[in-house]
Amino acid sequence: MAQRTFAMIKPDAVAAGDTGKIIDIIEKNGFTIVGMRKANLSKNQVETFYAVHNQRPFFGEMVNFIISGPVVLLALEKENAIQAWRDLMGATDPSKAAEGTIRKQFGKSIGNNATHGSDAPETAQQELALFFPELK
Ligand code: 3AN
Repeated sequence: MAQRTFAMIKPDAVAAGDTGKIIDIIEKNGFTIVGMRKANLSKNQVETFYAVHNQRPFFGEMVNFIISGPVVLLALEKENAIQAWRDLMGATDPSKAAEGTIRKQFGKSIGNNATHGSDAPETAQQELALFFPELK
């Protein structure tokens, strides 16, 4: 069954001019883009988005990174989209990500790792509701 997930192209990859290449990879891998918007997120939005991580030592650094420049927000649809997008992104740490994955190709570090993807159906639903409330 088709499933939706939330993806983000983070400020490092947008600033590097990799947006188009990443979108091309997404489409070539059979995802349908059902929502897409470039945005400068507010601190409040990012703190809400990353709320599950607010006890982590790098929380402040991570929030400041995401608000450091524009991001591209995406709602993606595909069979098993959540896992499929995480597989295509690769491991959180780009130096550990498999060859051919997005983070391997475009990520700079564990924090500046080019893209985000929801990790479960509940978070996908929350993240899609936060950034694409118009999609039902
Ligand atoms: P993923 O994004 O692959 O689900 P998580 O849930 O471990 O990985 O990480 C959540 C967020 O925290 C990611 N945006 C990641 O870049 C960031 N992050 C994880 N570890 C670190 C770290 N040691 N320093 C800075 N940011 C980190």
